[in-house]
Amino acid sequence: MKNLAPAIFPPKGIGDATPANKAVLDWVHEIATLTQPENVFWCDGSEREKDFLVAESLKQNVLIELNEKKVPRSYLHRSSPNDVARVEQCTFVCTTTKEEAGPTNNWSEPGETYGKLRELLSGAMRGRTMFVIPYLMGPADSPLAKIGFEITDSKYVVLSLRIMTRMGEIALKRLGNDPSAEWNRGVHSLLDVNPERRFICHFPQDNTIISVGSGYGGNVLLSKKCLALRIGSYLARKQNWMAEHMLILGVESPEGRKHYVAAAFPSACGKTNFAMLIPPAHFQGWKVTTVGDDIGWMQIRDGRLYAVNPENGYFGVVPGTSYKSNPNAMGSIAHDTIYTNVALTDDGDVWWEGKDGEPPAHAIDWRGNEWTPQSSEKAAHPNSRFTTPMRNNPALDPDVEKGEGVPISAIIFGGRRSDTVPLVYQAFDWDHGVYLGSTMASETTAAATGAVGRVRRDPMAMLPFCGYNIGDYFQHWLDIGKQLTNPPLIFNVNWFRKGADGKFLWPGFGENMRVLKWIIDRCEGNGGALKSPIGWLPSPHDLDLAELHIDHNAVDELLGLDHEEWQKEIAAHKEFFDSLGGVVPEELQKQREQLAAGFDL
Ligand code: OXD
Ligand code: MN
Repeated sequence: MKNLAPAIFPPKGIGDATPANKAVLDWVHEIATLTQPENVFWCDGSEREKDFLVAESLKQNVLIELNEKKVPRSYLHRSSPNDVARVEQCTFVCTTTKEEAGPTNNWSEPGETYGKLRELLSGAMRGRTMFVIPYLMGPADSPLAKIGFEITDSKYVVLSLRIMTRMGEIALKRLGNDPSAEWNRGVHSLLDVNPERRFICHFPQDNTIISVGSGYGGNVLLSKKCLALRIGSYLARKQNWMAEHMLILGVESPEGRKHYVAAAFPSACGKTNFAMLIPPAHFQGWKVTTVGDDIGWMQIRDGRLYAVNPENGYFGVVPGTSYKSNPNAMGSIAHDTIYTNVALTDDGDVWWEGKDGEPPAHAIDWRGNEWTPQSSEKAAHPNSRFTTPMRNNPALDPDVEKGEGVPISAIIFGGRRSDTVPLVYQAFDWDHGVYLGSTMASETTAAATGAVGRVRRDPMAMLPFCGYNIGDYFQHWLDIGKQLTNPPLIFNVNWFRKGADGKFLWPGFGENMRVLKWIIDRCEGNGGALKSPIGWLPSPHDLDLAELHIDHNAVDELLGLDHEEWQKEIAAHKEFFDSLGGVVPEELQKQREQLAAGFDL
């Protein structure tokens, strides 16, 4: 095999974190033989390595340096305009049988798929460097932590993964020299970034991911959606834990009582904003801290659920982020950040729609074209992103590295719904909560290619991320509930309900603290609520709305149930369950019947 030892590149001393484990070396050898790279670069995650890769990326225009005074140590990356979001239609779960992948995943036969991918990867890294990245997901001493290796031919991936994961020595230490140790094999090649040759394939039974033809984070940072969620959910079911598309936050009262809450919202529905919420002035003394903004891994301990954030950084949506909407995110991305597909101002700063202040008089847009406020095109792509270390977050929770995780008092589901769904309500019990999660829906966003604004069912916000049969996933939730003596209470929220004038009824952002406070009150056995057919609903006086300028009618509308809308909603639940072709557990069908009976259906 050619050049397995680093040759001219990288310089001596960089990238020497090779593992002792022969299984890993054999696999790297196999992929290098197939892809024929110019060099093999073992990444160690060091500062020196970062400086070297940044310098190379600047030379090759993979990164553009930003103004050091405005955004220190930060860079802009422009992706190919055909490659700006996750591609669900090109994402496959390659279980042995189609049934195991279930009705919500694209399935493709593993043998055939490996064959097709081998062909695409054959010689794919000729003239390129092949990077081998050892990384760890989860705190170093967590029983839930997982080891991954990603092979890639993209420096942008290496630099981004260095932010998003714990990279290098830490993973090798955890791996040790046991040939049967569990670790994930990830292979990524840009190929020619051609949508026709773009496939993101998961082989859960082999703990393997192969992604080709894309450079977009959600498709190529294999630690994230691919390992932490798709493969993660498959392993979680097998190993009796949970891998969920959830933020995790801590909320502490002025008296020092602290709760942790996990919340599943679909992509680009405000998870990062909620995880970094700053309470309004009226809630003086209350503090919200972030454990994670996108993914939660949960295990059972002493009859409760404990959650860790497997990630080490945030890959968040940029447009709309401002000091008004999310000051902690602005603080996080003020330095040491990689921006993707935002606009570049004439003074080397970044700009996007929704940033504080006036738009610049002139900029270069995300495609690299001249832009002025008169341009018909957006300056930043609607799914432009920041990649930033979680340590930049001024509101980072002190227990973020705790291996056992943080105890979860409440789980919140929520989608983007203009109508029907009230601001907040509470499930009657765990099983009913699972029903709320399994039937949740949201208007689609720019985080995935395809139509935006279409209501689609997105159970537990996991529709694009559940790595096995969704019916078994629902059953797994029900089974976990049976093992909990102190289960989290389950809630549903909707920040996005609109009035007849088409405007949002609820101010959202920091004001969501008012809803969070009611949720915490409920967890502590306080907080009033009325029993309704859909769950426990607060009445307007149960929510602390002091010092909030909101119309009484708007509050009534936000908390109201429209009989006709709910009749349609329940019909849509049935249609969704029916579309899954008989995989939905009996318990959830019963829940639906009970709900329908509450509306005389
Ligand atoms: C994400 C997504 O990037 O959900 O987190 O698409
Ligand atoms: Mn996400």
